[in-house]
Amino acid sequence: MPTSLSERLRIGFFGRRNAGKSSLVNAIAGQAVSIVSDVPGTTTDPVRKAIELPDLGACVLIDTAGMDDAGELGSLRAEASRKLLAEADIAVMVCDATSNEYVLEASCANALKASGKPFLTVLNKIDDLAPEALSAARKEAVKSFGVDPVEVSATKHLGIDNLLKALLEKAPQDFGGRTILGNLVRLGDIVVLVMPQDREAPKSRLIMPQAQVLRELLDLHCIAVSCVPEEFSKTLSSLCVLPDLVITDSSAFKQIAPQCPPEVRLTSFSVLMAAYKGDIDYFIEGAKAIDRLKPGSKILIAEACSHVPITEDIGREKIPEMLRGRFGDDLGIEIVSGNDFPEDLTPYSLIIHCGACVFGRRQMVSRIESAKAQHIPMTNYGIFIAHHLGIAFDSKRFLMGISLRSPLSPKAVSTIDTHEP
Ligand SMILES: Nc1nc2c(ncn2[C@@H]2O[C@H](COP(=O)(O)OP(=O)(O)OP(=O)(O)O)[C@@H](O)[C@H]2O)c(=O)[nH]1
Ligand code: SF4
Ligand SMILES: [Mg+2]
Repeated sequence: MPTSLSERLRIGFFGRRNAGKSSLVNAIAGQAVSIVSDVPGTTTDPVRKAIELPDLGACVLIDTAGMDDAGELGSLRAEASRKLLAEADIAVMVCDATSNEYVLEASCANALKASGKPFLTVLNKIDDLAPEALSAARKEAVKSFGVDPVEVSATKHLGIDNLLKALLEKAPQDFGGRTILGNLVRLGDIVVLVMPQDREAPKSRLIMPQAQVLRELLDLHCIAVSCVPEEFSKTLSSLCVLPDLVITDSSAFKQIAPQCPPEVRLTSFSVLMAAYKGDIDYFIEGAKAIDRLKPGSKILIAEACSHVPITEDIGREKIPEMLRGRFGDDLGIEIVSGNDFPEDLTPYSLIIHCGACVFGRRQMVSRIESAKAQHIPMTNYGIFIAHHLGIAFDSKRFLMGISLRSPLSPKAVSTIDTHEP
């Protein structure tokens, strides 16, 4: 199974127009991913290329439009590039060594430093400079960024190996080490997966969190039994022992919870995603803000992907219905999708986010950090639904995350050690 885009290390290339961002992406990828030309503003929309890099493994290279683009459209493109900084796990600031002036790049690097995001500065086009000019450019870069830049020539393929090494050093240590199930299951457990195949389910395939959970269970030699909610009771009675865990789609919580034997642990795919991609404690806390909503409160519902809305869509129909059912029609509900996440969150009393299966963890975390910085409660679909239905978060039956799992026996821990997050 190829690594999904959301599980790859995202490396973003940022800088001014004509700095050589696209040339550098092409040089690293060893193929023509992006169009290159000497016309400033050649790249207008972000270009993403999934690729395997030596030692770094599965990555996505993200080429962006120049951050100095001007005019009505240009400034929108520059703004879009700035927003992409949140998506990147590592930001590469590409500077044109021949320009010898890095004010814009340095202000961006300072913002990255402040946010704690790993970044690198690269001096490109070194082939175009005489040794003295290169030395002056290097000095200016060190003065502007406070760190040594990586020197490269994208067109002559100089310094690319050094750049790859520098990227490896910047890659977050725990990247790729997290699993969705964490220590919720142990080798050989029996796990029932409840997956409604209603109109929301994509035709002929499972949604990403379901496929990923299934894959993790198989890797752990677990017995994974799947059913639709209507067959849950029959599935349980067909097993000769109780399952160790039940994972349901959040939309079926109401139906599954009463049928689940008290000694069987129950959780949902969204809850697992909240622990895997988000901040489960903040989300559980955020869900409590539902009880403080009043007529007139503004709520932001955010979906990470843009899909065509369908009848009974959870984010566009079911959740707004639940909210209006409780607080009336005066609630201001705003729905955004894809990269459209407002910078100013202060008008909202609550943010309800989807499971963000298409996002990398870093991108979701940056949204949560933004909400936290503005003191706005945030939760996700699954935790919202559980709270709305009055499901106790701290009950053992509704494990709201890895931290609530009783510790594994030392034997089991040693067998699945490499699998721990
Ligand atoms: N001499 C030299 N020229 C380079 C190098 N890298 C890029 N260029 C040239 O610089 C120009 C701009 O390169 P691009 O890769 O399109 O630059 P960009 O940053 O993607 O530009 P926009 O898409 O307009 O933002 C092209 O003419 C490239 O051939 C380099 O290492 N050395
Ligand atoms: S990104 Fe969000 S809305 Fe889209 S499929 Fe994943 S969880 Fe659902
Ligand atoms: Mg370009």
